[in-house]
Amino acid sequence: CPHGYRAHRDDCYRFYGGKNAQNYSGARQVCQENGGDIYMWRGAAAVARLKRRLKSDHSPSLWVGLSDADLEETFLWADGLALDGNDFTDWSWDQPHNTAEKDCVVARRVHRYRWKVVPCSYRRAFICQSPRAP
Ligand SMILES: [Ca+2]
Repeated sequence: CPHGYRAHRDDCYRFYGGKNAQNYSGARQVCQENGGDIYMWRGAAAVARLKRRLKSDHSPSLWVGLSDADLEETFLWADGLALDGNDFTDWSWDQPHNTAEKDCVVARRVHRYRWKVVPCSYRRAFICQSPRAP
């Protein structure tokens, strides 16, 4: 795994918070420099496990790896796939409450890590994921 990362199954992960928090593009750049990308909050079971951990750690709010910066109202995961109607979502309200000024999805601590759309320029914590070297 890259320096500071921890292995879990076939991938390596690292949490970046505090002074290492970044705006959304900066966060993705950090992850890409380590051979991966920002961790995408996909899958109800994986997200539930992650949220239990974040709650016990009192983690700050984190980027989710989902944005509509390229085309308003079309949310894309960091890997370029569009958010599908069948994908797991965890909005704080029934709807994203999306605007043109807010393009990046954050899991907010005050909402128990449910999702909200905020400006991508905010500095937030994030998790990087890189494939584990064979
Ligand atoms: Ca938007």
